[in-house]
Amino acid sequence: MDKNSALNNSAEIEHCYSLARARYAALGVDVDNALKELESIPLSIHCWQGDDVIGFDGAQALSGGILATGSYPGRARNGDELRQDAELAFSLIPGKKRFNLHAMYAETGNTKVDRDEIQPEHFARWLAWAKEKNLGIDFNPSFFSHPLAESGFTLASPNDDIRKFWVRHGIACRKISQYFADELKDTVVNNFWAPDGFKDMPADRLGPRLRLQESLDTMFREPMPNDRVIDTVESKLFGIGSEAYVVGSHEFYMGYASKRNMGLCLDMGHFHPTETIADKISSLLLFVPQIAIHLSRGVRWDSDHIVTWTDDFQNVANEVVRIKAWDRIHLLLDYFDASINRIAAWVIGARNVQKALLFALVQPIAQLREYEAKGDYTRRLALTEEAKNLPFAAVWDYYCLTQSVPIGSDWMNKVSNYEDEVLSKRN
Ligand code: RNT
Ligand code: ZN
Repeated sequence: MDKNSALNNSAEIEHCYSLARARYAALGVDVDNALKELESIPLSIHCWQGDDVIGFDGAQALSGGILATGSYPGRARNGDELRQDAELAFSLIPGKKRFNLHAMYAETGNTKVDRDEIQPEHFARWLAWAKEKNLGIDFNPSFFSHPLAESGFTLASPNDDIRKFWVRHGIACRKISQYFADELKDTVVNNFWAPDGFKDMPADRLGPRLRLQESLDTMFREPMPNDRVIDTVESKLFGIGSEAYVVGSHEFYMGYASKRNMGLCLDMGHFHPTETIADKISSLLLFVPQIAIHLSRGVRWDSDHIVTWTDDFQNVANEVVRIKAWDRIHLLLDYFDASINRIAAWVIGARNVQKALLFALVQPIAQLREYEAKGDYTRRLALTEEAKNLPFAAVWDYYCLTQSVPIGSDWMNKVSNYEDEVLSKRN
């Protein structure tokens, strides 16, 4: 394909868009408005796809029941490389972007600083970059890939010292989130996920949950002066090595978040294989103040494949778009694939999120709701299906054009060039 096809074809793209706009208008859909709304929905891009979730604090391997498989060349090895790679990804993804950091991406220079002692100053370079690039920041304590996580238990550990170490880590991360929120004058989603669980059938399911609850209570006891920090807790059904039991299950965190009036994080890959989160959002919003969604794709026992444009994913996009609670719903990517170009992995997933959101925004929802109110479920289904055939691609291409990002798969040319010029020289 012509490397400059986006530029050469802009008149054609605009023409197709005007035809598409008329088709949608006939069904009562204002696509200009849809594009304006899409532009305002932030998507948080996860730092950890860029380096296989390894971080900068000396971890030798990923632990905690998650695994980035593959050995594609060019992994980012430090903050500068990760930022440079992310900038290329940003230039290929339309819409408003945030960046999601994990605590283990602290930059401590030549000094070894353990996780319970990290300070805001260790994120000064990330902050300067966020300011320069006008990015919002989200944050996560890292309860894995550390010697004190090797038993498989952190916040729910039966060992007092281990538990206290991780509680101190959680508190340190709340302070760092506070720092980003203050400095950027913006909200920060600070998401807590701990891997704790058993490979095989527990003899005591309650004890670890009581300990996790107590650790969380200690971490969250002190209110943060800035209400821009949104603490969220993330559940999981099982992980590699925690197949039989995860302490922080869905029921545990759903109960905890609603009792403590705090945020809940739903990861799309953390439920039974046929269970979807689309139908959970409208219920949970009645009982918890904030919902973070980890946009991901479960495949058999893996919860972290690159987001593709599936029906399941579209259903989630439909829900968040229809609920329109953008001050209470936060979209964050969460997957890791080391078997393909890592920048392409970011771009494929993020563009799919934008596509699904746009597709949701241009559905004839007013008409569908009218049919529903009348009890005319036949027309509701007929229109739902016919609407899939509207000229959506013309609207998407136009959006990419107005956002100055490549049209179609042209973005791969930029990634390939970068692979030749930069990634292939890393070893
Ligand atoms: C793991 C959780 C968690 C992590 C990241 C790295 O199963 O989904 O969110 O993927 O925090
Ligand atoms: Zn997750």
